[in-house]
Amino acid sequence: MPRKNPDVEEADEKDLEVGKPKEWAAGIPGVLHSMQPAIKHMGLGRTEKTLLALNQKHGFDCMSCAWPDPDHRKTFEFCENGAKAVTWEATPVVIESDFWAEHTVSELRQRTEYWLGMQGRLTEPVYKPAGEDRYRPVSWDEAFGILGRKLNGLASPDEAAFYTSGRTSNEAAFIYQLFVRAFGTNNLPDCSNMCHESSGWAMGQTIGIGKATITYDDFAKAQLIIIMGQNPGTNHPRMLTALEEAKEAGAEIVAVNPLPEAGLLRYKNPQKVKGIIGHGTDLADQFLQIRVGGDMALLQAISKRVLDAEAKNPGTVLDHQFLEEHCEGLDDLKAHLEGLDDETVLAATGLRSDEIDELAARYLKADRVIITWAMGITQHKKGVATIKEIINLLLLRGNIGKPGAGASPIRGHSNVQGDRTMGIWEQMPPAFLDALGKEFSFDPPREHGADAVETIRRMRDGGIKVFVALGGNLVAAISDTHAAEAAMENTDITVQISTKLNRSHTVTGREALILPTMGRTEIDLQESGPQFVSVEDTVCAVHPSAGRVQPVAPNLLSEVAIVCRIARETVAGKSSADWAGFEKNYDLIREHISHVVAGCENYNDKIRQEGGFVLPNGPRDSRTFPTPTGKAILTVNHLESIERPAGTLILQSVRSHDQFNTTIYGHNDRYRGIKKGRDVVFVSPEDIAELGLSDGQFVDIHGVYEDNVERVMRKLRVVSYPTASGCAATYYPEANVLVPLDSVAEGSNTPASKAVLVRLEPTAEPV
Ligand SMILES: Nc1nc2c(c(=O)[nH]1)N[C@H]1C(S)=C(S)[C@@H](COP(=O)(O)OP(=O)(O)OC[C@H]3O[C@@H](n4cnc5c(=O)[nH]c(N)nc54)[C@H](O)[C@@H]3O)O[C@H]1N2
Ligand SMILES: Nc1nc2c(c(=O)[nH]1)N[C@H]1C(S)=C(S)[C@@H](COP(=O)(O)OP(=O)(O)OC[C@H]3O[C@@H](n4cnc5c(=O)[nH]c(N)nc54)[C@H](O)[C@@H]3O)O[C@H]1N2
Ligand SMILES: [Mo]
Repeated sequence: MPRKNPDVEEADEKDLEVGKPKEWAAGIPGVLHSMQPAIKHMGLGRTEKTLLALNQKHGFDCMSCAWPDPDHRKTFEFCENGAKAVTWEATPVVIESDFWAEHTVSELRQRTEYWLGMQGRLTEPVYKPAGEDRYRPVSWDEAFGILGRKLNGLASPDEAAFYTSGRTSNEAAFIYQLFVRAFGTNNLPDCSNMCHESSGWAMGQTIGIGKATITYDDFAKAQLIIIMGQNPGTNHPRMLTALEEAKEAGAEIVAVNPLPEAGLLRYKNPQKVKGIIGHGTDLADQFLQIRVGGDMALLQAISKRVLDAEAKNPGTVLDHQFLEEHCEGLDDLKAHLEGLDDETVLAATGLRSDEIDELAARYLKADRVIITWAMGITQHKKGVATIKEIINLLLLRGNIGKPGAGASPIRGHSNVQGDRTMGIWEQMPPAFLDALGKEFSFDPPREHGADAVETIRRMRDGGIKVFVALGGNLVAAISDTHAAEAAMENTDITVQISTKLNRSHTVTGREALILPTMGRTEIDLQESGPQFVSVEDTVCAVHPSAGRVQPVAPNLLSEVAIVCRIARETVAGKSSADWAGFEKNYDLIREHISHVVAGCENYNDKIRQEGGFVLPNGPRDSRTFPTPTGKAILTVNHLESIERPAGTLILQSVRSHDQFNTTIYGHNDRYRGIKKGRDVVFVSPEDIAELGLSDGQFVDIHGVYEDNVERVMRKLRVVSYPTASGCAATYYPEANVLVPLDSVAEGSNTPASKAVLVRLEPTAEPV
């Protein structure tokens, strides 16, 4: 039975405890931690139904990350953080009607993300009229009527933007982008703009496809796996099992990170005896504690060593046949890297020459190399160029398109990759738009739309007046919190399609709507019977996902139903789409996906095959590179490192072990030794001494900028931590107040939230 708001215990930062960071991840504590909250919140029945169905062949896809499911699934194919994500969604705690009368919007705005999320599931549409400070329950018809009138009243379709967060299913994503394009705009910003956009951009330009060139099985075949700018122990915990298997099959593992993250160093597999009582598996053979933003220099240095080795022993080091047949740009790259000087590399990376030599030697020794990466690489000014250097290094020795080798961006949101495949992008290529237009008898707009950063700019400047979000929490997730808030408030209406309350419901346009939706754990019953949806993981495997528990409230609509009903209010007759039919039977949507999306032919059949299917991928399958010349391109990238004036640090923002993006599950960061609070800044002991600070003291973090705008985080506790010197770390999303909107990765426009130049100023303890 649904229950009402539990008492939510807010953290009192005075209680914050700092312990020793852990050197290993998971093990028995991981399992215990994963079960406790679930049983407490959902009771045994709902816990069993949800957790046992997680990532099983006939269950639902875990929404905690985009890590693939191995073929040999175990009964418990989930991790501690997956269990938290499921519990958070499947909780029977709900927000009841009187909540909206009890709380003004301004009051809710003062609440923490933690408190907001803990209020329980949203169960009915609510509307905030202009000039009022409260939401009030409305019927679904009223809600769609309000939004329909706003959209229909715009002078141009480009005055609206339609955001997507990466949990949305392929079916919902496909009809959402169809609706948006039938409405007449390509303003389809998404969370990927803030995430792996740099990967898509760099890989698209070099190998012709912005997706991983490996399958799950390649990990166990690799001889060397380099993990850059990624914290799998917290963010992709099931990846540790793949790494353990690779290790047992003889692979070497190298971690490149400013922080010695627990999961990179050692793994205690909770599903194995030695993981439970023993020491576990040592994962990283080498840990390069790189300076924030130093990866581009490191990669160039390794490639240079590879080319030097070839010069010493011509014909023996490079994969000449591959380079000649499939690549271009080698001579330019050679000429460029000749000019690379060691001093620049050592200053940028903070590493010793012998450490770089050691990694180069490992790379040269291995015939099959995988490089994986995540936000520590993409969210930098030079993110795109750095990923192009990853591709350079891999191409030199033919490490793309053969077993056990490849480039592997590890995606974050569970279906962020699928959403892109389905057309959620402000700049889908003409071939896709042609197919879409032909299938639905309309002419899709061709001009590129606004991405996430550009949407904030245009809302701020008054060009975008209606903001609709299919999931997510853009105001908290995007950079420059104050600018983002001002942008949202400058719109006519903000509309959030959500499962739970978050910051974006409290920073609104003049009017606002919240449309509650079902989650992935829930049974989606429509006129033709229970529906399933489909998702794509980080290695291009597509499979079905079907909810197992009753929806938490009878009035909830699925995302598909909500999109169909908005479309019926606004674009009925503008295309041949059968909006009423889509909602009744998702097979009809999949039938259209078959005709429009390359690689998805016979979608309804393929998705019903045991385990789903894998999308085609030229570079991976046949060393076919869909670039303009048909060749993979080695690129020349001008090296630029982050200059750090004396007295400043380079600050990066990370996820704690108790959060999913802007959703805060709790206040502990177990592996980093932090308990009962989040207001900390991790600084190395050398920097603490050099800056005249002390461990445990309170500081304000000031961004150092040329634009003279004051951007400050107040009252954080300094935690002495083994991070690379000259660098600091604090938590996302709080750190977004420090990141200027225009501070983005060149090319991809991804906020450069992993490198902010800051000063720490001593301040009094919080009272
Ligand atoms: N439990 C849980 N799972 C999640 C998420 C979550 O919030 N919680 N989020 C999901 C999403 S959307 C995403 S995108 C992924 C994110 O997964 P990650 O990218 O692992 O997430 P972050 O916490 O941002 O970690 C960034 C890592 O990069 C390192 N780093 C920072 N700067 C640099 C640098 O300049 N160079 C190098 N080499 N390393 C650097 C940091 O120390 C940190 O280890 O996780 C997904 N999975
Ligand atoms: N400083 C800094 N900023 C960052 C990052 C960083 O590392 N540092 N990381 C960036 C990254 S990688 C990402 S992906 C973005 C994340 O940006 P978003 O994807 O916008 O944010 P989330 O926190 O994942 O969104 C959570 C909300 O989604 C809603 N939700 C959850 N499940 C569902 C569902 O099934 N359906 C619907 N409709 N809604 C649902 C809930 O209301 C929940 O509050 O943030 C980016 N911002
Ligand atoms: Mo992400």
